[in-house]
Amino acid sequence: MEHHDDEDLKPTPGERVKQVLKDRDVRQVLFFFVLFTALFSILGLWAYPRWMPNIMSKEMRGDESIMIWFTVISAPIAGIVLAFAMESFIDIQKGDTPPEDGPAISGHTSTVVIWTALSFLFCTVAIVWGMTEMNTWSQDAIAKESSAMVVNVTGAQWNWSFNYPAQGITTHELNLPVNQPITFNVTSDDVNHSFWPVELGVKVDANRLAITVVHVTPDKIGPFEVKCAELCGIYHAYMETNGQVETRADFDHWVSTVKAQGGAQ
Ligand SMILES: [Cu+2]
Repeated sequence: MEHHDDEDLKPTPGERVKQVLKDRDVRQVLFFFVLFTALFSILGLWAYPRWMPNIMSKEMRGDESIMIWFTVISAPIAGIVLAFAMESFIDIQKGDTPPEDGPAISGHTSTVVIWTALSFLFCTVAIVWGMTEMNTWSQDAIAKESSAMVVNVTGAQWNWSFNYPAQGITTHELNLPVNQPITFNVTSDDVNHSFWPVELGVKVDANRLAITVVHVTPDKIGPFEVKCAELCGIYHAYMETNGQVETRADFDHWVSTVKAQGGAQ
């Protein structure tokens, strides 16, 4: 009687886990959790790098790694939500009625602590990552400011125009020399637009009576797309033009061609 009081008869945590795992529903939820977590991780790590547009700047490389790692970090969260959804769906198909609600756990200290700590961790990772990235970009822009080439970008319903003050030309196509730091001064003639040279990995609002500035250094030769990323009227979807990153010699040649065609200011 002295040796076997109630304390001794309580199941150990290991035994309780085994007991819970005997439940078929629990095992199915776990299976779907692992499955969906793996699928979303594969989506981030394997599929994104293949589906993403061409990477033509350090900024675009940064965008890509943020998308990949945020997908991987959120994969277990999507995994658990979808696992319960899938399990409920299967049970409903089988005609099961839901079990009785378990006891409320609003006052369960360890659950509250784990939940708060995990949320804190996720938010901290996102904030620190974002701040570090933003800080790196501005430091980079300051360092390159004196050597940057200026392009004044104007959005209007429904086209883009690019003014190169040093070259004295204004065009509707955006050619840029490779490895040349660029400063875009962006504005609009009418409604709000958003300047988005996709493969360069930057995007900034184009607002009337205001100039927004964005910096980028294209580091790969090739064509890229320029789009408007702000719904700006009936032809918004067609507000796009061609961009080209090219060697300095090709760029100089392009500038003289534009001048010869009367594209000069
Ligand atoms: Cu627009």
